[in-house]
Amino acid sequence: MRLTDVIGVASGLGASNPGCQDGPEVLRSLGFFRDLDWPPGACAWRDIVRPPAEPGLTALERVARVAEAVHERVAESLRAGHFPLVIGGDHSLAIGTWSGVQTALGHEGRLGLVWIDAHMDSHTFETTPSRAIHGMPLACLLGQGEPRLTNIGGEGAKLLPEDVCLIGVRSFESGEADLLKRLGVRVYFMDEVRRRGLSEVFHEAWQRVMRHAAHGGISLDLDALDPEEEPGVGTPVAGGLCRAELIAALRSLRDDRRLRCLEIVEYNPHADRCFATARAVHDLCASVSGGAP
Ligand SMILES: [Mn+2]
Repeated sequence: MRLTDVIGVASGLGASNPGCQDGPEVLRSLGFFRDLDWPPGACAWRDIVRPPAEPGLTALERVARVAEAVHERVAESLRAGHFPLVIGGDHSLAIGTWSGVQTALGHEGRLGLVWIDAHMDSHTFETTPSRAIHGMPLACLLGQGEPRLTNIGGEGAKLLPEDVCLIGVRSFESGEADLLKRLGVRVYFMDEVRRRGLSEVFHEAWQRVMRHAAHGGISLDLDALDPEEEPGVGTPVAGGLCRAELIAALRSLRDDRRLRCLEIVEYNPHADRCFATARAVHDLCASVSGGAP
């Protein structure tokens, strides 16, 4: 029985639309994680990380400080033998999450990561048209871009390109696509997912990232899902994954002890309708939670 630490991250500083900063507080207040809590105490909100309050910091410095705090919380949770479930917040917090996994578990072997997202999140300040840092976390984890972001929890890359796959991509710019291509990262674009089905693609992606890895993780940006069904996201893009398919895919990892961390990001309660997307967050967590009855 593995305890789950829910780590909320109330920051939208990396996004152009900061609405997802309120995601964790809304999800916590709904009590949606209570039925994952079986037996009692198995799943608990440990903390909500917030941006530093002190004045005079740039947005970049604030994002880096949030990522450092997330790095600490995630590493601490894993060292205690728990399962960190990170709830965002914008996707820039992923820099902290997966650096934290490396800090705690890096000595055991490599980290495999499946990144489920409508976007590539692989810009650097040289290629980004928006300058929004939630468009950069995967590049940072691959050791590319701004040193204040790539050096969190230790210098340089936290992931090798062959240990990463993206699923669900349908909106991207050439600069980031060129970077992933140059590094040799496998991207399952949305048209391939539609052609082959998510179940087959997800299974292949997980096998692929775990070929050389000792432990693995899932980074789920809710904008990978179709906005018709899930309106409550930061940056909606038409034509995404359907919730039931994704739940079924994640359920296949339920008994896979190599899965050590899950993050679900970009929940924007201001854009949600009747808490539909909040419910999706719950159901997605329940699909991998070993603690659910
Ligand atoms: Mn993203």
